[in-house]
Amino acid sequence: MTPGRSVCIICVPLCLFTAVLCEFFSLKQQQSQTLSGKWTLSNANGSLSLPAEVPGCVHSALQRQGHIQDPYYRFNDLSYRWIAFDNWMYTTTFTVSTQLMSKQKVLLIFDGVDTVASIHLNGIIVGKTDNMFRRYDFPVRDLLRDGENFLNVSLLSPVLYASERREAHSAYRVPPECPPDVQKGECHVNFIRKEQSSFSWDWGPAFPTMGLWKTARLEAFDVLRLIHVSSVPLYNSSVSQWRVQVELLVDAVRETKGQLTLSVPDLDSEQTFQTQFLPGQNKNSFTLHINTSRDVKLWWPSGHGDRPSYRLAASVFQDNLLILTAESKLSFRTVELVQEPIVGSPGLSFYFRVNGKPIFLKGSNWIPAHSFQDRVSPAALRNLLQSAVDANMNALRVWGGGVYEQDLFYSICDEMGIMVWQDFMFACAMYPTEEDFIQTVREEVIQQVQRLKSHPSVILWSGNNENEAALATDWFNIPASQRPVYLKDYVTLYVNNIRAIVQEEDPSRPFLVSSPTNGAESEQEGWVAANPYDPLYGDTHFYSYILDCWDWRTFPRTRFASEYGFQSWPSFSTLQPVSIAEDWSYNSSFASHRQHHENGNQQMLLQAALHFDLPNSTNPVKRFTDTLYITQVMQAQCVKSQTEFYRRSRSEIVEGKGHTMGALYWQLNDIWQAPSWSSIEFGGKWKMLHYFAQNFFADVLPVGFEDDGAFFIYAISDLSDDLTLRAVVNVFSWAHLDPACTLTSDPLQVPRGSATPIFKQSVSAMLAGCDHCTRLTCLLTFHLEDGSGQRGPTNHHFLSSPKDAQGLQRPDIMAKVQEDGAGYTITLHSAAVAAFVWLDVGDVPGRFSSNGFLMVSRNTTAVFDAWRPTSVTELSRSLTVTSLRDIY
Ligand code: BMA
Repeated sequence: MTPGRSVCIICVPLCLFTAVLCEFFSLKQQQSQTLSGKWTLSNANGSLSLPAEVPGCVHSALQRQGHIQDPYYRFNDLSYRWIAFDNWMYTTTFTVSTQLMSKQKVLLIFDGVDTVASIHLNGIIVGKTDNMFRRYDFPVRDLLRDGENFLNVSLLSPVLYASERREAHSAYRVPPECPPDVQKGECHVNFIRKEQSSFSWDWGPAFPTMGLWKTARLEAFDVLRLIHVSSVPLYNSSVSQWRVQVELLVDAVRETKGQLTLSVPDLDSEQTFQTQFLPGQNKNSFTLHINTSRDVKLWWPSGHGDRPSYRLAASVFQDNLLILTAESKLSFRTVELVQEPIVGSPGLSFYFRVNGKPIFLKGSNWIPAHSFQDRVSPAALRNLLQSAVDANMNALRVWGGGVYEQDLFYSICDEMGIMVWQDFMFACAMYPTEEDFIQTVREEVIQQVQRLKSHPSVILWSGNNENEAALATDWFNIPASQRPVYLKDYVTLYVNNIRAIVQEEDPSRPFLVSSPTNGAESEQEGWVAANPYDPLYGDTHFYSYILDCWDWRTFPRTRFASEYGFQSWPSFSTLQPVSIAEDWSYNSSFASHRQHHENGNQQMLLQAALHFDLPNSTNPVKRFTDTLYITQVMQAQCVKSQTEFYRRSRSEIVEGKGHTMGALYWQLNDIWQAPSWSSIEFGGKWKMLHYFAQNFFADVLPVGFEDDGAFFIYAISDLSDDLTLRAVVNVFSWAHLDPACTLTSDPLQVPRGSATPIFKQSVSAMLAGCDHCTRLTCLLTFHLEDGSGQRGPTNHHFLSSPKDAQGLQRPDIMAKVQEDGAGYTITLHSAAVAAFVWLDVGDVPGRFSSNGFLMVSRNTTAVFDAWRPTSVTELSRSLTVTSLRDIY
C-alpha cells in the first residue's frame, strides 16, 4: 500500500471517480481565472473602438457591433479587404484575488492567437506570438498588481506582415508569390503560420482573420501544473500484449519527487512509478503494461465494429498528499500503412490495416467549416460529421491548407468511427526555412501531436498537401540550377524537422511526408519522387474537368485515391441570403465573383453538356436554378463513376495497376456559399452528390460498367463475412414505367472485403433479348440479392447519354407531403421514367432519406428529416420537384 493511500484512503478512490472531488484537490494548489469574454477592440488610429468577444476575431466583432454587414454577402469580401490591412488591438482589464496573487507561479495562457502579436500587461511586454497553431503561455506573476490590471494584445496586419517577411527573404523567392487573380486573394501566405486558405483558395474567400481565436486565462499554482495528459496504446504482437505510453506534461515550479499510480480499472491494470518533475522539463513519460485476463476490446472504424473506450487514471502523491491527478480516455487499436510488393505488379501496395484488418478508406476531404472559426458551432460540426458517417464514410482527410481542428472534431470522430488522415498545415507552396520559422513550426508540431495523439480516430500524420508534387512537377517554374535549394528546404522542413518530431512524439501511427506521394518510393528517391502521381505507389490526386467523366478509362487505377472531384453550384436557397435578384444568372458578375477556379463555371457546363441537355428556359430565374441543378447532377454522376471505379479496383491488378484501397473525394464541406467541389453546402444542406455517396459508399454495392461491348457487374463487399449473392438486372425503356426484361446471374460467393465480378453479358445480346430495346431507348437498373432479399442499393447504368435517349418524357411528378410517426413523408407519383429526381424544400433545414434518384416506378416515397420544427403546410409550400426532363 502506498503512503498516499493510507492517509487519503477515502478521498483517493472517490477522487478517481468523481470530477468534483478531483477539482477540489487541484483547486487547493492550482487556480484558474478565465480571461475569455468581453474585451475591447480598436484599430490602429483609434477611429474604431468596440466590444469584442474572446474567443473571436476582428471580422466577427465588427459585424456583431454593426460596423460591417455579413462579410459573405455578395461582394463584401472585396469591400472588407481593408480590415486585414489594419493593425488591431484587443484590450481588457481584470482584477485578481489575493489567493491567486499569492501563488508561486502565475501564467497568462492563450490557447490560440491569430497570429502576429505583442502582448502587454500593465504596460510591460510579456511576449510575442507568430503562429496561430500554437498555445502560448507567459509567466506574469511579478507584473500583476492589486486592483485593475490592463492587458492588451496588439495584432499586426497578417497581410502586411507576410509581405514584410517575404521582402526580408531576399536571397531567393519562395513561391507562389500570390494566388491566381481569379481567387481575389492576398499574397505570401506561406510566410505566416496561419490558416493558409484564409488568404483565399480555389473554393474560398480571402478573409485573413485576426484575433484571439481560442480561450485566454490565468493559471496560478505553487508546485505543479498539469498541462496535458496523453495515452497512446502500443501492441506487441510477438507476446500479444498491450502497453500504454502515458505522457504527463507538467509545469513544475521546483524539483518535485512523488509517486505516480497509473491505472486502467476496467482492465485490472495498475502500476506505480517513482517520479521526479523538474522545472523546465515538461515531458514525463511512463509505460503502463496491460496485464489482464480480460479481453481488451478494440476500437473499430465505422462499419467494422464497436468503439469501446477505457478510463485511464493517473495520480501523484508526495508525502501522503495527492499533488496531481489526471484522466485520459483510452481506446485500443493498431494502425499500419502497408507498403509492400504485390504479386504480379511492379510498385508497392498502399493501404491501411487497422487491428490487423485491411480497410478500404471511404470518405472525403475536410476544409475549414467557416472563414471565422468562432462561428463553427458544436452543432454544425456534429451535423457535418454525422452527414459523413450517414453517407457511409469511414474516413476524412483534414487537409493541410486549413486548421488543425478543435478537440471536439476529433472526439466526435472517435465516437463515430471516422478515421482521420491528419495533414500538417502546409499546402500548395514552398516554405521558408529560416531559424525562427523552423522553431515556431517545431513548437506547433510538438503541441499538435501531443494534443491529438490520444485520439484513436487519427490514423496518419502527413507532412503537407501537394508540396512534393509542386516541386517534382515544377508548378512554380524554378530554374534547374536552383532546384537543389528548394529540395534542401523541403527535406529540412518536412523530413528533418516535422517527421523527426512526429517519430519522437508518437510511435503509434504512420507518417507520410506529403500527399500525393509515392511513400516509400519517394523516400528512395530522396523524398521527392520524379512522379509523385505514380499509380504504382502511394496515393494520388487526380482531376480532369475536360475528359468525359463517364468513361472510367480516364481515371488512374491508383493504389489510393486521396483526392479527386468535380465542382457544382450550391442550391438557390443557400445563395439567396447572400445575393439579390440581379445576381441570379449564370453569367452575372456575382456568379463569376464566387467562382475561384479558373474557367470553373464553363467547365461545369461543358462536362454536363457531354451527357445532358442544358437548361433553356426563357424565365431567367428558372434557367439559373435549373443550371444549379444540372451542375449538381453532373457532379454527382461524375464522382459516382470515379468512386465506383476505385471501389471495383480493390481486388484486381490490371497491367500492374490496381489494389485500390481508398477513395477520398475532394471535398466534403464548404467555407461559404459558392461553387466548389463539396458534397455538402455551406449551412449543411446535402448536394445531390452527398445523397449519391450514401449509395456509392454502401458496404455492399453492385458496380456496373461496360468494357469492350460487354456489361459487367462487380459485387463490392466491405463486410467481415463472405456473402453468396446474385445480380439482378432490369432493363427499362425510357418510354415505359414497367421493366422490359430481367436478367439474373447465378449465385456466387463474394468474399469479405472484396470486389468480385458477378455478371457479364454482351450489351447487344442483352438488348436483342429485350423487346424494342436499343442503346438509345433503354437503360439498366441492377441490384444484388441473397436468399433473404436485396443486399445494398439499386444502381443504374445508362446505355447512352440521356441527351441522346429516345422516349424520355416529362414525368409531371405529383408530390404530397404527409406527417406520420416517421416524420414527414413525401409521396411522389410520376407519369413517366424520371431521372435525377430532385426534392428541394428551400431553406427549411433538414434532409431527405434519398434524393436525386431514378424513378422507374409510378410511385415512390421519401422521408424528410427536419432539423427544426416545420409543418405539412410549410413543406408543401416550399417543395419543388425537378427531374432531368423538366429543365429543357
Ligand atoms: C486539390 C486540393 C486543394 C484544391 C483542390 C481543388 O489539389 O489540395 O488545393 O482546393 O485540389 O482544386
